[in-house]
Amino acid sequence: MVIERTLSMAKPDAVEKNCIGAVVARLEQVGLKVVAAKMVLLTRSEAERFYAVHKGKHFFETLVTFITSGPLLAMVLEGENAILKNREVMGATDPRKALPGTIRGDFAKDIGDRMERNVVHGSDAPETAKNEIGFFFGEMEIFSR
Ligand code: IDP
Ligand code: MG
Repeated sequence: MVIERTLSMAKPDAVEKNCIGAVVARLEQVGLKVVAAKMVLLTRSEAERFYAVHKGKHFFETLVTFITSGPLLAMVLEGENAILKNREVMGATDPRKALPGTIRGDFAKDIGDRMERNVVHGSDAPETAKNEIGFFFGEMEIFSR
């Protein structure tokens, strides 16, 4: 049994839609525990650093503009297989392909082809989780069980 940490964000569209509580509830329902949380308004250079892996892709500028458009809720989630579990409850990157019952499937169906507005972010692997958690939080801001 592996207890992992992962970085989650309720993106600016979630804050805008007033559904961050619902997002957190979905995460808690699958056994993920919020062990750190804060609202953050990223600067452009911070966003470019956070999404550096996507630099050069066609959606990079759109994504950076969107993620800096308002505050987001950054969280550290902890639990068994937290990285994969979070990815599963988030649903597919493209909300048009996300299944009902997933966060993106239920809260981002209205976004058309504006795929950047898909409500949540989740780390995709242990190494990225470590880096992304460190981007937002110091160890003393994380309240592990
Ligand atoms: P993920 O968030 O499911 O891991 P990634 O491929 O890592 O998906 O992409 C990061 C984010 O970039 C996505 O969550 C989404 O907001 C945005 N994105 C990905 N592909 C596109 C696209 O084709 N158009 C617009 N935004 C995109
Ligand atoms: Mg990703």
